[in-house]
Amino acid sequence: MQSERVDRIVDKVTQVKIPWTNGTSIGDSFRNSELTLTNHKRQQAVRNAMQHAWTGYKTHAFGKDELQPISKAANVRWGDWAISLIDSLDTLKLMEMEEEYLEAKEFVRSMDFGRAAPGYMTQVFEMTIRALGGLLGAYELDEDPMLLQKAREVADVLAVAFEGSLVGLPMSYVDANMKKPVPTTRVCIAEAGTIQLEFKKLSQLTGDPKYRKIAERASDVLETATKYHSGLYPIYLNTINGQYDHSASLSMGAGADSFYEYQLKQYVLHDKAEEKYKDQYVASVEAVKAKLVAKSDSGLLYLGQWRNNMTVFVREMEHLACFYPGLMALGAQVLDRPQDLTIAEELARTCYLSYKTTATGLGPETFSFSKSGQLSPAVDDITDDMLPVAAALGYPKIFQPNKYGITPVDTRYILRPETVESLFMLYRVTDDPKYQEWGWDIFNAIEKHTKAEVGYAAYVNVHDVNSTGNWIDSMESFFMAETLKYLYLLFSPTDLISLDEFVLSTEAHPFRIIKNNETVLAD
Ligand code: DMJ
Repeated sequence: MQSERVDRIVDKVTQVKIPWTNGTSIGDSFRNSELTLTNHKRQQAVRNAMQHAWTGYKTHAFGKDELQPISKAANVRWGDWAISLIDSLDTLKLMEMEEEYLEAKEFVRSMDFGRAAPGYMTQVFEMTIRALGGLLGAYELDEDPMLLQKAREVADVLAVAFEGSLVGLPMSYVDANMKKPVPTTRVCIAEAGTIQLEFKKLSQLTGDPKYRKIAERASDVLETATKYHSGLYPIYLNTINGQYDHSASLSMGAGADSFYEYQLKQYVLHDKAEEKYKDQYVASVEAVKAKLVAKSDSGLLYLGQWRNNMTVFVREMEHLACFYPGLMALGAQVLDRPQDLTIAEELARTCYLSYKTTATGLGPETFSFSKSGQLSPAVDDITDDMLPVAAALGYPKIFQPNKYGITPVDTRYILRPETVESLFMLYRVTDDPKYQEWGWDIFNAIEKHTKAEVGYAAYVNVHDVNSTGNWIDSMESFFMAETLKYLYLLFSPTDLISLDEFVLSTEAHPFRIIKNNETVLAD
């Protein structure tokens, strides 16, 4: 009798829903308790890493752009906009580092974005994704109107970039002190096509449509300019006539990456209301699968690039392009395209193997897929004559393919997030715990080789385990904004930044999906 009562009580208690979840009950929670415990420990290990990175920044560089972890100094290479601090705000908030968050926020309150370090030219793309995105991401979690006001100040400085072009493309730089664009004739697609999430979110939050209109105009130029290969866009455009430079490469790496990312994410941001962005994404993912995805001799899928009007295919993948499997996974889920998921999983495996097969477990900045016996660069038209030349130049062993046929070309690891970003997205989409295991491997390599006395340091040669001899005096803001955030979320319950409620910007800032599109898009 007694035990029946106890059973009934236990039964009732286990059905109680945990309030901050999407309906997880205490019972579910216990059933997953072993997994939860491991994940919780891992999540805390990542939080400790954030503590270490932030303490280094706070002690030696607070309010400056970046910590230099080896010299224990600060730099202002982004024009003295406290960029590591702003980029980290929402990571601090998510990791419940409240004291640090409030201290950082107070610093933001004192900032004047109407000025930059004298003579410094503000980079529009980077400041959009790091500064504007960082302030908006923090605002989404905190709703402090000061953050929105500051975001608007930043956007008003950056919007000047569009005054330099009659066709609606941005200049790459602005003079923040003079409020003038720096004229340039060329802009890359990532620069013109990665303001959209930030500017549209700002319009929604402020009710002022002008930011969205600027962003849409740039998107329209990118789409209507003549292209020779449907779904693939040369990386450069002319800012005077708004046309592509058709000799520029077609790639998913530097200069292109986040443009493709924002095709899909604009569609998600406005809760699937704008069909044209879906169509653009579908055309590009089909073209990427047909023209950029290649298979190495060892059977690995990778993303190469085309050069010289699509006459030379370079069998080289940039670490930057490792975000793409995650994007494909998101697209597979949002657009119900299971056919993309298999390829996304294969590409993510290649990115993971680019880490796993180095001596340190860190991933190189670029890696190629050579034919056996061939040295990098892995261009199809390389001849065997080059082999003795390369040997004579003393190419070290590291430039030879490993057993998977992966050859590191640029051996640095600069604390980039893209591979763990894809692992996070794939985990959320597939629920397959192997992505957590892979992320844990990468996190351990980061801890072992890049953790300095103060902060974390970029690394020269992923094949050399002599850590201290390989440190570069640099900790980019994206390490705290993205790499550690994605790792933390990888081990968190899936309702923390649920993908049903948020879309993550290219710098991993969480923007709430805009559900009331009718009013927002009407202006
Ligand atoms: C980040 O600043 C962004 O993810 C950007 O889109 C490209 N990559 C860097 C970090 O590697």
